[in-house]
Amino acid sequence: MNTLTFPKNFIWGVATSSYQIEGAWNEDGRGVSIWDTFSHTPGKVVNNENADVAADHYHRWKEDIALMSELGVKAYRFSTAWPRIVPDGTGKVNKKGLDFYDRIVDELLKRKIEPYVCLFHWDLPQVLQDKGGWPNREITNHFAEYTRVVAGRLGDRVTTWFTHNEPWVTAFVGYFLGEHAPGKKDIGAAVKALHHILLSHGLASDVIRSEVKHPVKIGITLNLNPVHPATDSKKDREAAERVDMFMNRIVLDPLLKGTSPIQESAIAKILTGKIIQAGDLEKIRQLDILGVNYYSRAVMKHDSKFPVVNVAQVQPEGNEYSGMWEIYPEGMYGILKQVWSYQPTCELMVTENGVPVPDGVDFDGRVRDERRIRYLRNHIAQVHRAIEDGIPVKGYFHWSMMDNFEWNLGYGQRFGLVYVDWKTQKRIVKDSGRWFAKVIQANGLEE
Ligand code: GCO
Repeated sequence: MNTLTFPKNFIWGVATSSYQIEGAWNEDGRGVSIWDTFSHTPGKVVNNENADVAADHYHRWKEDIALMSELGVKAYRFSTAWPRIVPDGTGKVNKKGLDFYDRIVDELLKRKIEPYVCLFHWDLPQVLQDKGGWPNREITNHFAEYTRVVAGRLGDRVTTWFTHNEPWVTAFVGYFLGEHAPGKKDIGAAVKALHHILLSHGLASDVIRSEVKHPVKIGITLNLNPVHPATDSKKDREAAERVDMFMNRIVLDPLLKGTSPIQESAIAKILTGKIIQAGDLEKIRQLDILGVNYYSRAVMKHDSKFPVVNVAQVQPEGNEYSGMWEIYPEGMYGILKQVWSYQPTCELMVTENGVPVPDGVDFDGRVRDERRIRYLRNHIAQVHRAIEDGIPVKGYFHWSMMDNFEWNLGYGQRFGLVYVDWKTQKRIVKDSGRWFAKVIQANGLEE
């Protein structure tokens, strides 16, 4: 057996997001989010499920933090719900909403779990979407205003901040593919949304530094996928390069190089006109931490059936698959290496990694999720491989702490280290949770 030991002070964490676990969608002054509107619209979410109750974390937060403590988790990445704190997106602040996150931060610190606060994980106030949403540049100022409210209340105790979760998904799945809220299908709007989300990251970073007197680390988390050509043909290699630009470089270049493929692409220019204004790219390019959310790779081929982009995704034979994608542990090393090729000066962390498998409770009340343990072992080993190669990854956050609402796929895709019985809200620590606790305790694993 090969023992993989991680660097001293390596951060082992878990991640969740407000809309996916909290519930209490219309309680204590919370405003309507675009995900409430979307999930209440028939046909948008599998089985027309919604997160009105979800994992009822809004009422069970203390029990859930106790479970994190039981697993020995060192850090907890969670998101604050903009509509719970500023119900109309701008203007009046809802004190009860802020109080909720205040209690969470205090409980985490009491249990020596470091709070990693993510300011935006897709639950945009509906009022702001009614004003155009992320394609409307004005929203960047509203995000800065919301950031000031949250940093003003939590900043004395929170030292690590993420401004956004997966800007690419917010923009392209929400405003182009239409599979996520607000369900729009407009490529020009999506490109504008992405640029404004990145710009709001820069504005929010300035606000946090002005509000918080002690040293802070500010970052952003990105969904990144290594893109591989289906064959070694020139056409497939070029197809993979186009997708890498559209999915990875479109966020990495602005944040790590201060340039943008949107500027280089004639198509984007036609679609969006002059969305990048003087000073925008300088404002965007500020990062203390880059959070990598890795799940799987993308295998692409040239396919003229799809006009303009001329690409199609291929699902290769031979590897294990999960409920949503191919299981490809080597891609964890590959994407960390790709990010490192930018020679970033910021810290790197894996801020999401996990697998949706259909867990069930056995007769003795246990959840024997061997597939998730295998996934965890193989992906954590690839993080170790990257560190051995000189890539200074500082932490690993598992997605997710508990089963939760998987967006337009509803509750059928279970990601948790902790099982949630949706009828009773009972929590059961899965075998993978116990396994992960041992990894944290040993600061490593037996490969
Ligand atoms: C994401 C989001 C999470 C998802 C998870 C599984 O990365 O898409 O951050 O909210 O639930 O990744 O898809």
